[in-house]
Amino acid sequence: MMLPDSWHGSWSGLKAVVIGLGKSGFSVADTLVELGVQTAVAGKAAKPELADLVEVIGSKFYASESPEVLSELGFQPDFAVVSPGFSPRHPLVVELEKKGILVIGDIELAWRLRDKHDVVAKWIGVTGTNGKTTTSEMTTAMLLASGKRAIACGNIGVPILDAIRDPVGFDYLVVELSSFQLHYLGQISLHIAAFLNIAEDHLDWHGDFDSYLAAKAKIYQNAAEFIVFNEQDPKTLQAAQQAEVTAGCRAVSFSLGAPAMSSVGYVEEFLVDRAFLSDRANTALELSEIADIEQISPASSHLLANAAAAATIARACGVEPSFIKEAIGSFKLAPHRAQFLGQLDQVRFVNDSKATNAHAAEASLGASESIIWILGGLLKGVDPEPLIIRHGAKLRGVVLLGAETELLEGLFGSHLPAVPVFLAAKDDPMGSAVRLAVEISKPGDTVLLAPMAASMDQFLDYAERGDKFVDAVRRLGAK
Ligand code: UMA
Repeated sequence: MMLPDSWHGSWSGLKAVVIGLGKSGFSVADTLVELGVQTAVAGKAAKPELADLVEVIGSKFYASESPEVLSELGFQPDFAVVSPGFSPRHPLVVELEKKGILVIGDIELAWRLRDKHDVVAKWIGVTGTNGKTTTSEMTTAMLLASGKRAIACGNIGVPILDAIRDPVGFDYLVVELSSFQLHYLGQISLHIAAFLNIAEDHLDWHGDFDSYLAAKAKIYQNAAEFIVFNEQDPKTLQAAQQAEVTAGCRAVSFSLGAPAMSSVGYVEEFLVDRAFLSDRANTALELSEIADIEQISPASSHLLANAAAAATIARACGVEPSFIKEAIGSFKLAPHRAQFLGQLDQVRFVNDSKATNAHAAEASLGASESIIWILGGLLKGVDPEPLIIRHGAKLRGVVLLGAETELLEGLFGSHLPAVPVFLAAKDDPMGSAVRLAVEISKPGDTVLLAPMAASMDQFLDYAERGDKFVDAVRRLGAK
């Protein structure tokens, strides 16, 4: 089965099944129906309003993720578009493969449909275990400041097909790519591909670390103009060295230290470019000051790396330094990322609900001294032990949330027997966690929500988890 490679191709008459009815599944079904493809959607019971909407647009929803659902559709699909949450080992995905049905993801579908408008947007892909969203948003801000039409989309929460179907279109799509989306990537050729960093995450979905790394490294495959790697993360360099890119594609990097040639990094208090100027052997171009980055949030190494990565991508797109400085100067972090909420009786409160893995939690643990740590949820097969050992000395107390508290309780009990450990109540996890944390807090402490885990066992997503933390802290009167 060969799918058309254009929005204007012969889609009509094809038949498809969309697997999963969440954000991406709905945008896929909506697009396929618009193209004249006979479309059915299958997956775990979805939000009722989405299930209704699917019927309204002329598709049909089957509330089942069992392989048998394929025989209920009333037609044999030519291809399937799988939502990123479905692991390749999910029985329904395995059944599709067994039946020889072509399986793609929404990113490949969007790539095939990229020419809807006369001006075809250039695609910038951004991946990494952490910092993808901040880097994608900063890159987009820099492009917008320079007058380009740009949108951040993909894993960031705006399905890529919504960006493709924008009535006017864009010069650049800044596509945040998760390892799930990269697994189902297919043959696409990004204009610029950036791989920011890698640490253990999503091992339950991928099976093991090597498969997770292999999925991430796919971002460089067939890259057309630039691949961007991280000087401080040898795995991103290795992936760049092994990548099969298009002839003429250039490798550039970003760094927390003084940049080598072909790199963007920091010299004294400046962010500087030694990659995109003619006399790069002898000079460097000032892009911004660390002070500009510090106004975003107390500058952690993660934030400095994200700013350097975004600036590298923007320079690769030809953005002038003044626009990079302007975009950094007015940049605001999205909520739930090391967000300082205020103080009460000299106890600080920090919401880092977005820390859904150990690598992310490490940054906010590293930024405080005396911590009451609220953590727990779905650990995704990742071992939390090293982080607990590394930061044990600064912990004054621990409150555990979520599904895997037994494992965490055991680890704290054996490594840090002197640190008090409490369990949040099941019926009001965040309210009770904050109350418990405040009860044991002393002046100078930081109550830190950095769960090191995904949220879906007790909350809709990390944003709802963070909002509940913010509400509980505000109710206490912290300012
Ligand atoms: N479903 C099943 N069985 C499964 C898995 C999912 O039936 O085994 C159902 C779900 O119940 C849901 C539907 O399938 O009804 C789709 O779920 P999904 O998990 O694929 O999520 P979407 O709503 O389509 O959102 C996805 C991304 N989610 C995931 O990859 C888990 C969103 O990233 C992304 O913003 C959106 O597509 C648009 O591209 C979120 C995320 O958590 C932010 N990403 C992970 C992360 O960043 O760590 C990877």
